[in-house]
Amino acid sequence: PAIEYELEAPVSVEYHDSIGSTNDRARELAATGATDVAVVADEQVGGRGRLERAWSAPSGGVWLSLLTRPKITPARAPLYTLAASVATARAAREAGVDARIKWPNDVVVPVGEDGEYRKLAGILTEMEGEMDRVEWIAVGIGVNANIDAADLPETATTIREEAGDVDRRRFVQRLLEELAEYRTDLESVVPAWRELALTLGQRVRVERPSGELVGDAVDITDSGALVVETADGNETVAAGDCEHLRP
Ligand code: BTX
Repeated sequence: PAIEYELEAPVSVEYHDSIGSTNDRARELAATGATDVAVVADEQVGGRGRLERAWSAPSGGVWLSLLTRPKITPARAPLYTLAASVATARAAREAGVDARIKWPNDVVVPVGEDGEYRKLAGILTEMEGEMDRVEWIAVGIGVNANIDAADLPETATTIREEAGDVDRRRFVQRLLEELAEYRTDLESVVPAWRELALTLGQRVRVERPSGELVGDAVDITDSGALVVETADGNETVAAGDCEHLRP
């Protein structure tokens, strides 16, 4: 294989040189009753983003999905997306990248002072369950690691571009260890997230199915929703309702 994932992880690791989508594989594993598995691939040929958008995932990236069965209600599931973005941003910062978090699911590198950024990583959290109970959750993390930015959409950047190549094995190990820590104290991710947030303090335009919202992003709630201060008062936006967030 292109990279060996024989690592000391808190979960078992299934490695693929090439796969459609690690999130699809995690779903398959979920259907067999599996849990605590990380699916990792060198390349994805059918990578998915949110809302049926495509995600480019050529060889050299960190394409990972973590399947777990936490004892939480679906309302708290978005905290897993925040946890994944905090873990990813911290790992990227340790690699020398000025990584920040754009709510709800992107790790970005700011360009200039006016809120512009390039996307370094994206998170796609999927789950199944009932009203009061999550059955399983698959946290998909896609990091543009050892890739030329020219091989990705124009709005993307990569760790190679920002700081030079990383040891992907160690990067994944780092991600899995930090995610395991949040499992025992999921809420502790909220203050960690605030520290790395690019979005807070910005004037934003949020596109939702129910219409557009313009205001100042002032905080996130205990369940990871964005609080936007508008002329008519504060409104909260759940991650699932956000189609686009622009500075
Ligand atoms: P998103 O819907 O927020 O972002 C998708 C958009 O980002 C695309 O429409 C495109 O404009 C842009 N884009 C596509 N590929 C890249 C890239 N490599 N870098 C930067 N920008 C890009 C974000 O969705 C969530 C992505 C999760 C990806 C992981 S990889 C492991 C797991 N498996 C899988 O299929 N998806 C997740």
